[in-house]
Amino acid sequence: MHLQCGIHKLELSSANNTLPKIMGILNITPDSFSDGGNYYQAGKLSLDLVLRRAELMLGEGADIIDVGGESTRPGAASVSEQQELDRVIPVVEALVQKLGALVSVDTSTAAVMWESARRGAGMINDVRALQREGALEAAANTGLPVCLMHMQGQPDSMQNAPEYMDVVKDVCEFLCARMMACVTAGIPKERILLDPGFGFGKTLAHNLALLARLPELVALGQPILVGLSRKSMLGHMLNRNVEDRLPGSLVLALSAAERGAAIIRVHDVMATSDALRVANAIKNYLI
Ligand code: 8Y4
Repeated sequence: MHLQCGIHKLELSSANNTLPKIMGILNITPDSFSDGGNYYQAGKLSLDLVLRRAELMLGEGADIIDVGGESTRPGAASVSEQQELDRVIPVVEALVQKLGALVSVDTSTAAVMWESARRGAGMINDVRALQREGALEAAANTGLPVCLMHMQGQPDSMQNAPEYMDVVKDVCEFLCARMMACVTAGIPKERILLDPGFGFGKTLAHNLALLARLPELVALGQPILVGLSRKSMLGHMLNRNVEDRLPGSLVLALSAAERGAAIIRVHDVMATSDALRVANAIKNYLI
């Protein structure tokens, strides 16, 4: 199975033999502390620093660079549409023009989707699954693949006692409903990826259930994207600070890959790429 991402063609692991693709995280919010860099100098976003980080990740094996200008961390400052545009668009343009990168834009804002696509972005990654005003229509008009992610509640309150009947079933039902909304809006299934949204309105037990039972999401028939890197589920399991979660993150990435994830969103590209390649060598030995 392949995804047409603007000018880039992304070959995804279907009947196996191909490695999951790696999406490298490029968080360009000023309050970012956890993705290997803060790209601000004297309060201004430095395109040079951003490009250097993206180039490093591409050299380490990233297939996609995920650019985000809005923080979903509880308590994070909200950004206006104009702020988000000012932050994200120059970065998308630079990554496309200077590095020829396949850029995914982490946004829920219709105008950011549209302007990013105009500048050559290849994918839309929306943690709100195109539920904001105008987002479905904007995403449809770009012609780009979209990743629909599940979140229970809103970023500010989502971790206050999240509840489900059956978390895996509930997440599957939500994602199916959003997929149907997309199809109705003119986004064909061939352009849709699904993501259970690890950490977004979920307890540790919910996150573990979603990972252990990832094959149930894979069975929906769409490529599955997962973001597990350095997340608080590791803090809960290991009692480690965010900078000490790489070993745990690698096990989560590998586990998701074994269960059929097609794209893995990570901070640590080289380490994840090595882990996936070693696992793949073992898997292919017996075939
Ligand atoms: C340390 C570093 C601890 C980062 C937590 C975090 C996902 C996503 C995010 C995801 C998709 C994050 C934008 C949260 N997570 N997009 N975005 N899937 N598709 N937290 O899981 O990385 S931001």
